[in-house]
Amino acid sequence: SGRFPVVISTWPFEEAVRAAWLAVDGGSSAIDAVVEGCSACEELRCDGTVGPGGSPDENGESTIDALIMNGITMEVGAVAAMRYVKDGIKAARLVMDYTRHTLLVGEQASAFAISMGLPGPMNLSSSESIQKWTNWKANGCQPNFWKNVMPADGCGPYHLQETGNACSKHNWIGETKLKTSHVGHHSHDTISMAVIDKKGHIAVGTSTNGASFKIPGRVGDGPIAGSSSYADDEVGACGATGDGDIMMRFLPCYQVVESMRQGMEPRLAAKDAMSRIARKYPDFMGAVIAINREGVHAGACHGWTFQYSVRSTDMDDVEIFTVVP
Ligand code: SD4
Repeated sequence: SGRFPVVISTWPFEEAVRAAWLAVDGGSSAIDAVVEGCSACEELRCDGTVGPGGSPDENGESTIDALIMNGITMEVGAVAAMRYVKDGIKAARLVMDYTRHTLLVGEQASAFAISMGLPGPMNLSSSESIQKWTNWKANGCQPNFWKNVMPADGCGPYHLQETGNACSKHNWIGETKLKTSHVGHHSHDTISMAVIDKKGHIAVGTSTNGASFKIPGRVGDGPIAGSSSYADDEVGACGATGDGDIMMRFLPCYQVVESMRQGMEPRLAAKDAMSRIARKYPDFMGAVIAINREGVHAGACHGWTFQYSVRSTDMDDVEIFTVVP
């Protein structure tokens, strides 16, 4: 194909892609379109895992990780573990546009966002997130993110245990078990979106509630440049979703963009980034989308079937692409 403008997003988040398309097709910059698209997902609470009221942590609280990156200047703005403010991508953009920083975290990220005019403080819980958390408690807090540690009686407090003790058969949660259970294929968790605008400029963004039942304070790949997303006008862009605790150890989106810079096709670059992780973590679940500056796109995944959404000038509406491992 090789045309722009074009919008590409993880998962079948059609409404988000339509919102970004409407903006970029109307002449907006790639950055503005990414904000439109990711904000739409946050407002719709895509899959109950983006925006307010998704993926509760161990305390039942929802927090937000988000990032935006400008492929012209390589500027990045991001917020991590942001509380009480629902507008993740807008907060990330405020960091990028109005500060010399890249990443703000926790309550200070919320305070910054509110001081810059975003609504808050507000409770980010929803009836769904409360229900999800209640069910998890009732299920002995399974699955969870502890390893070599076991809860005293089903749910926390968690105590350090010597590994290999007799109780490990019952309650002990090893990493392997966790990996297959915490990001179920039913929940899509994260929007990562790339846009190429009419001038050929590229931007990316990511927004997520992170991982359900995470240990409070956990930050995933979402706000990490090169992990959840990456863009460079000279090359193209990448967006990721999946088990961020594993993926952020590899910076898969940086790898995808750098591979394309060396001349690799988007499809091969995406596959290569997945297999790099899979060599060390054969059970991880994750996916990336890759797009080069000509608008040629591809997806690759590991551990689950993945879908991504595209809208370009040669389409009448958003199209969904399915990728198998
Ligand atoms: C995270 N990458 O915080 C996110 C979650 C996700 O599909 O994308 N799940 O780990």
